[in-house]
Amino acid sequence: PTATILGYPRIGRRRELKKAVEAYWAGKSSAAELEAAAEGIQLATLRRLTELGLTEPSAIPGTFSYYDQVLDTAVALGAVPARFGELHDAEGRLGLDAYFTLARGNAEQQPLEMTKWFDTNYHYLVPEIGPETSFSLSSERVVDEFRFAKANGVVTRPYLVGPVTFLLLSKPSDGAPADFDPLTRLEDVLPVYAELLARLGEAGAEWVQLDEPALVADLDTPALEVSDAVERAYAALASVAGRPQILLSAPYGGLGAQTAVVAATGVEAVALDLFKGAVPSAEELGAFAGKTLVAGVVDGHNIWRNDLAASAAKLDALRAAGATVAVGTSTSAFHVPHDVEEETQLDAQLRSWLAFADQKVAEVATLASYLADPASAQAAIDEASRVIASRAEAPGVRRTEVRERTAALTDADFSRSDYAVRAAAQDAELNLPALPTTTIGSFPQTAEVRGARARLNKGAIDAAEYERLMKDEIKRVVDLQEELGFDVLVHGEPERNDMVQYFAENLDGFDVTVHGWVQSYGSRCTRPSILWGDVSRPAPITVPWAEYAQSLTEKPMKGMLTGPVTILAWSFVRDDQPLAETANQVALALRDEISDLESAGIKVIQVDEPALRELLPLRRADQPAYLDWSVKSFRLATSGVVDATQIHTHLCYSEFGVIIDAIDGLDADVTSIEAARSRMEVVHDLESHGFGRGVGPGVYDIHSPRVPSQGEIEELLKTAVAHVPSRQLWVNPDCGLKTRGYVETEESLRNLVEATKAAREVISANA
Ligand code: THG
Ligand code: ZN
Repeated sequence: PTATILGYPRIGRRRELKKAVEAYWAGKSSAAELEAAAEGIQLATLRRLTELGLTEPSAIPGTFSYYDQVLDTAVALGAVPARFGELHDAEGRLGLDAYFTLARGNAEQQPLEMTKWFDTNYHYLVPEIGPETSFSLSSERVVDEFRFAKANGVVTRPYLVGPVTFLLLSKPSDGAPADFDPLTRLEDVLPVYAELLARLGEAGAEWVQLDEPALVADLDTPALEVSDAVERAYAALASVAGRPQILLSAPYGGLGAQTAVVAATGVEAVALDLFKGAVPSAEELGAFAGKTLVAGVVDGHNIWRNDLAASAAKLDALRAAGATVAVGTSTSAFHVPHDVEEETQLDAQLRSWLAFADQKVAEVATLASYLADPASAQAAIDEASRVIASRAEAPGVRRTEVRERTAALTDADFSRSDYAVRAAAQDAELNLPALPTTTIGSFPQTAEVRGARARLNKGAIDAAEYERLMKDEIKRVVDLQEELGFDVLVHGEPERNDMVQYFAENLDGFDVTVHGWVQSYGSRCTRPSILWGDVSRPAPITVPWAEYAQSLTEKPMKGMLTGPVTILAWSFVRDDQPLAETANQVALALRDEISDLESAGIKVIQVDEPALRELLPLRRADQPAYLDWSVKSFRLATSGVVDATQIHTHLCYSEFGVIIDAIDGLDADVTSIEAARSRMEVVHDLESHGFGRGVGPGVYDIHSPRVPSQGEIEELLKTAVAHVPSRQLWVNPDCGLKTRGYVETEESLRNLVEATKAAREVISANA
């Protein structure tokens, strides 16, 4: 095809898939009903994409998934961890229930771990591969979906995660030797890929897409080993008899040193990310002779209307070097919502700047027509240039008062006094016991709380009534923490829909969508906000809530904010200035909020940065610059307080090795982190790093409904105390409690407080 996309949203325009799978999980619908809903979504996608101009055979990728594309590939390969026992049926197949068991766990087994997919807010399931893993073709769902589309008149391009990426993203299974590398199983997965390619060929597939994003990232595996794996993998797959032609896709950045390796494989086409990655040199392009290059000039990961003139120039450069060129998106479009035309409430000018998935398809089609006949696309190119120029001039995009403030920043705006001085002032102010207990911020969002917000949005209740209901909930949460015996309390955040969207709704420079859902993992979605203009804070946001909550207790009440990096990471961010500049604008708005919280008598303020790791560039060379501005923006937000005000932060993951220096650089007084699932592994990193400030390694895994026993928490605390000086330690859950129910939360928190009391006795006995 001359025009294609690497993938399309699969949750459905009205989140039909979410509703269908959740009904199935709840036992409210049958497998047949779920499959019918899935077919409905696939059919709607085929129709829509055809309408939008993807009319050539194999232009439409088969990227539907019931849950996750990595899980789809693991299940096709039969890669079930031994800990699940036998999930294959009598015919050696893994059906829908086996698939969901891997995704969601069962009574005995934790599900596969979830991790961020490259530098995105999408989470994939991590396959567990060991020397014992046996591979066999265990699901032909990708073939069945191809047949279904074909029966409906469309020859699609089936999608699989490629073998090199699949293994590079896997982790060693429980039983594997400590130094086991899943990539050593390459020769064992290739025959299954080969069998699947042959089946796809038999079914009539002309092309297959093998996704290899791991090739654009610097991973722990040395680049030469990755290159060698690519050569072996694609030599084997290229020689499969009766296979479809192969499109190797490399989204999320440039191929760098792997460019020549990919060019030398026997695949028929390569999709390059020319939005984030550079156009290869003429010499590099020469090596692709005989292959089609799918030029990923339309960004699949953000929502701005394409600069068609700039894209056309890239296509011209490729053609001038003699390449056979097709047009595509840089990544799958499943990172963006379906259709901007649904957002009728948005300002018309703002809407004209945006391109969601459907608009991107149209852009790809336009650029393909440019390739065929430049004149045919001229009007569209001019229109895009005109709209983009209008953005630069529009009110709110560049505001003098905001820019003067960031331009006037000096080093002093980014630092506090020495930690030792602050710590003494905070001890005197807060008077906390050893091993202070706290929670991360949110309490369970009950049906009543969500219902109240829905009624407010529908106009069924007024703002005063909503405020009353939220205050009732806050009081309940504060009383509960008092009763349980927590030392530093939270208000529970009932008034927030999402920890980023809530701030976006209350800051200038942002807009939010109504239907702009994007899959985060499985059936879970978020509605990323649109950060389009200069950011400022028209009025205090959280202060009245925090003030009310503090009035209910003598204990310190934490003020709760989301940090600048996370606000950027979980929004669609303007692309017309460096992220660092945007981050500083957000940081200054938060700095004002923190100052107001302080004035209102709030002594502990938490600024969460769960996405600090997520935005880390995929290439090592780009990481120092990122860590520099991201850390600085946090410091800018938090360094305006007096010594006695205690700044906390929270990070949501357990691999600290990579960014522990950055975490140290945040200079927060207390940092809470995830640790329960990894049994406190992180304390070793903290110890070897000599981390010197307060730290709360989570002792309760809130990602599961399981209640940790008091004894279990005592054991975790024992491990923590053995590696980190007890005067630095805090006791808290792994993360916020928003997705949990009250019953298990209350029991778990009770065990947490009781375990802490026991641990305090041990400490004072040893002192
Ligand atoms: N907010 C945003 N991004 C995130 C998180 C977040 N990314 C990382 C992590 N947290 C992802 N986790 C979740 C957890 C739950 C939900 C979404 C992402 C969730 N979503 C609701 C759903 O799909 O039903 C909808 C939420 C709503 O009503 O707004 O439960 O916290 N931005
Ligand atoms: Zn968290």
